[in-house]
Amino acid sequence: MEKLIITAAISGAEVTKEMNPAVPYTKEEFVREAKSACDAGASIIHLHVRLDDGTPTQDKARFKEIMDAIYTVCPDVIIQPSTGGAVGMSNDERLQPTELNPEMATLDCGTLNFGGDEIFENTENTIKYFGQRMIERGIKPELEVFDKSMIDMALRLHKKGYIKSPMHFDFVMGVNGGIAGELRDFVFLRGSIPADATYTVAGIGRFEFPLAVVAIIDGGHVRMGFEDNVYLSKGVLAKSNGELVGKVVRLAKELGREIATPAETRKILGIN
Ligand code: KMH
Ligand code: ZN
Repeated sequence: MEKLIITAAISGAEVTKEMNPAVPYTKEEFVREAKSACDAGASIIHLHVRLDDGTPTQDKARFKEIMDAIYTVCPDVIIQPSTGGAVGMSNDERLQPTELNPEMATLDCGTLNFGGDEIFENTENTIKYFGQRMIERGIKPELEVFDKSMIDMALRLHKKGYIKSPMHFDFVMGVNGGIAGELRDFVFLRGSIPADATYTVAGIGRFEFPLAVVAIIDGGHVRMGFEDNVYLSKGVLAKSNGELVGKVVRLAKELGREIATPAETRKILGIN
């Protein structure tokens, strides 16, 4: 079986220090959290950035500042900026980090309710626009799918030339408005992607570790981190993203799966 790629989603746009004091806002805090995740075994950092007061931003200069700082402590890591940003941001605002030509970036494949009155909007034309941008700049998209219909959209846009093969999916499961995170939901998504595709699974909240185990056994990959879950176990806050990654590494070792380095991750995903 291929080695396990662990992505650390260290910050997100919605999670706050009120939920876990270790959520990073400042550059120094981003460096601390990224280093803890890399040291524990993460080969990809999925990155949203914040202003020092915690406000989410897609500002290109802020991304550059924080990415450069992360590379000083994790020189080989793959940084995967978010192009989802935060609910309500415009398309061009969200696309700013692609101007830095990162190796990867997320590409969200549909619109969904995002709790309360929030709607995370990704129309078909938005997805085409983002897909085209990533092809032009040689950026490997991580296709974020929050429901089965988003896989179907990705496959349609692949046929039309907006997304290249081999596709790499991220099953984000358990968002309030998206697919739940039960085993039957995973089996449905897993069975809906092409044979040459790879996937990672991001279980939200209590779904994080059970779905990680399923992906480890199945030969998939795992996303972990404060964006998705702030608890190490029921009622116990994680002290760092590294603690969450460390738990996945232990589970993988118990189940006989080795962990991919950043170089091995590039090979598995076809990034060069
Ligand atoms: N913050 C969410 C609205 C992504 O990173 O591409 C969107 C999100 C997806 O987190
Ligand atoms: Zn994200």
